[in-house]
Amino acid sequence: MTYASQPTPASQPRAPEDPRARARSNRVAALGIGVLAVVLGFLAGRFNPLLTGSTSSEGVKVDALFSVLLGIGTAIFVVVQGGLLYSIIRFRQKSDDDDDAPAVRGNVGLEILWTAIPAAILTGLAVYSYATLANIETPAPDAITVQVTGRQFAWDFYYPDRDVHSPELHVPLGLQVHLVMHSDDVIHAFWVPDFRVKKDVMPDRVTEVRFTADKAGTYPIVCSRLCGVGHAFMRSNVVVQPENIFATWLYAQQTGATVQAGGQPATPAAAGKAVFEQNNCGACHTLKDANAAGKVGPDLNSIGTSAAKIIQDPGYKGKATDAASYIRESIVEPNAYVVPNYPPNVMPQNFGQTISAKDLDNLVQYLLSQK
Ligand code: HEC
Ligand SMILES: [Cu+2]
Repeated sequence: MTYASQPTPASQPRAPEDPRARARSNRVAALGIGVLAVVLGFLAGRFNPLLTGSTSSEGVKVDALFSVLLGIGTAIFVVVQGGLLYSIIRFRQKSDDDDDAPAVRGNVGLEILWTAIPAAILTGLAVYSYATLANIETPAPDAITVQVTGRQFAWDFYYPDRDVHSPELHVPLGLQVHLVMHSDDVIHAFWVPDFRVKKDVMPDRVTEVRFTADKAGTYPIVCSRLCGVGHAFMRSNVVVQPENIFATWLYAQQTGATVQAGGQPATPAAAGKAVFEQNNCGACHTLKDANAAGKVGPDLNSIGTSAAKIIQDPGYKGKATDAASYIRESIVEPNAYVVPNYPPNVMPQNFGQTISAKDLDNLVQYLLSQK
């Protein structure tokens, strides 16, 4: 090797590189980038603009927990994916490099660290989650109780103290509301996105949920369990009112069942309209008078007239003898006569059990009056 002793210009002036110093500075750089990623990731998750504010005091606590979870999750995501991306680029195999990769042995310190950190995070989150849950489920002594019934495809809200039913949930501002829920048929779920309230409503057991509305307004109620053809229409509203207005509303419901606004007794047909609305018949039927535009079942705009014609049709196989009994039969026994071009078994089969005899009479009178 004759040329080995000749100093090359590159090796001469520079001190030989210390591989340890280089590894140390690499480690410092990696640590700095990692810390920055954690901070940025946490901030991005914690203060993301995607979640609009909650309007219940429980929801605010749920959101705080959620944003901490999202923040930690985002930070971990950024660190892990960032490290992966860095390694892919920095350590990419050169096209002429056929060597084996260097053998890397385990690192006990690292193993301990990356077991201890997640364990600490998970323990902290478990404690925080439990505390939040216990906090939002604490009963308030002045809570008002409302019984919720879910059925295909409507909600019924019952105020037992006043014996009032309503298709919309009215609640007083700032007071805790205690919902006691069950289903008449299949599994539904009561969901108020603005309140961060969501719970299954089941036929074989009672579920409960509590919330305190912080802001007056109207917020959507959604059924979040696929419960049949009318599922998408199984919606209602929570109306949050100042306490005195809520009390007035409740009083009007209590007395208004038999007396109209003008003080005149309501006609059976007017009472029947409320039954139509309470049972959400409009999810499947069009009826102008009730502002309903459902398309699953037949248009009921002139059912009072068409009912009389149907029973005279030679194709009619039901037992009804006049328009009123035809309408009643269509409601309590929908399959007795299935309207041509419409599917059987789609209209709920249990209205005969869920609608009281008096309400049913009124409902029939109401539909009969639609000519
Ligand atoms: C899930 C959808 C759905 C709901 C909810 C529903 N119906 Fe129906 N309804 C139908 C379908 C589909 C038909 C046609 C098939 C049949 O005759 O069963 C029908 C038929 C009828 C008929 C016969 C119409 C005609 O032209 O002869 C009447 C009356 C009626 N429904 C009233 C009601 C009332 C009142 C309610 C609420 C208590 C209601 N329906 C709820 C789907 C529904
Ligand atoms: Cu439902």
